[in-house]
Amino acid sequence: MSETVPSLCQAYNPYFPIGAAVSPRSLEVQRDLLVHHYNSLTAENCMKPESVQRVEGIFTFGDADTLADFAREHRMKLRGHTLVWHSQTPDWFFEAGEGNDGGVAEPEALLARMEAHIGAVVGRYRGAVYAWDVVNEAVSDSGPELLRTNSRWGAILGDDYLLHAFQFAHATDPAALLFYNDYNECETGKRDRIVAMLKGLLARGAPIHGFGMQGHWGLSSPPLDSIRASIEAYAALGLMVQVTELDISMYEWSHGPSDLTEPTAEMLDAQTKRYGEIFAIFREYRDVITGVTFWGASDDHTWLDNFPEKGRKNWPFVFDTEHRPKKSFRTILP
Ligand code: HAH
Repeated sequence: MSETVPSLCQAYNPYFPIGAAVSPRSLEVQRDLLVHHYNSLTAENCMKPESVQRVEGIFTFGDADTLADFAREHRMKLRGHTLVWHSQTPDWFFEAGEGNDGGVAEPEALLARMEAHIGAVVGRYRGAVYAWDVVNEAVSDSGPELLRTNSRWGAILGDDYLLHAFQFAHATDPAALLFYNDYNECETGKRDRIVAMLKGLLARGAPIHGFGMQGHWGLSSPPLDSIRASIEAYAALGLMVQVTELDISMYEWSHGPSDLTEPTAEMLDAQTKRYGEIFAIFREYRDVITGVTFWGASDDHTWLDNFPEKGRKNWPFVFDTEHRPKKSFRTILP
């Protein structure tokens, strides 16, 4: 099948690498598709703290190694996701040690755990992972505060925790590109907070090289003008921009449950048009965009099947559930 279909990443060679988020299972079931169309991979889950250090001091790198081996074998780039995050991180990071059950970790203890975690994970994939999402989703959705108030990293360490995370990552692998990554990155209020937060980090000399626009978008939002303005705002900081988790949901955020087992023709048409417009913008900004990664590879597997509605099937990619190119595939070819 894939022989007759032009390779997406080859078509994008003059622009930027094309990536997919994967799991050990998707490396098997989506293997041919991945090898033909993608030249960059991100770990959807298997490099997160809860996957690699569920118990303090006991590192489980099996799945992440499988992914790193696959990327090396197929000469694909590899992005690391993610080191410091308020979610999918075991509770023990934030708890006091033995003898103080139920207590909260001292700042010194949490900082030491951060350093040990980053040192072990970044160290293991030095030379394999070329870019890390060092901190994920630290900025507040609503304001007026810049940083989200429900992060235990921030509650225990204060706002400095971001600076420390970037410094530890840089000390471990000085050659790695270090990213701050976030969602709702095109919404004006949040964009302003992200920019302000990044300016603060840069002013304090943080070794940060890029901003990751997650790109969890819908059929009509964010508006194209906001996408454009956001790329420009982040690039104006002197950072490279990557789209790190792209998917185009068939449903508005507020849409409730649905029983659809296939996308409607209207959905597919709207998605096709939208993908065409969005990739035209990405190509326009090829000087600052150094990668575009989908948060999956084809419609048979997407986190959106369970978010924000559990069990609601979604079809957010340019390849269908059988790995065949959708109409949207043709419209994104340059
Ligand atoms: C992302 N959060 C995470 O970065 C990724 O690690 C996870 O696998 C899936 C999505 C996105 C997100 C959102 O768009 C809205 C609210 C919370 C989280």
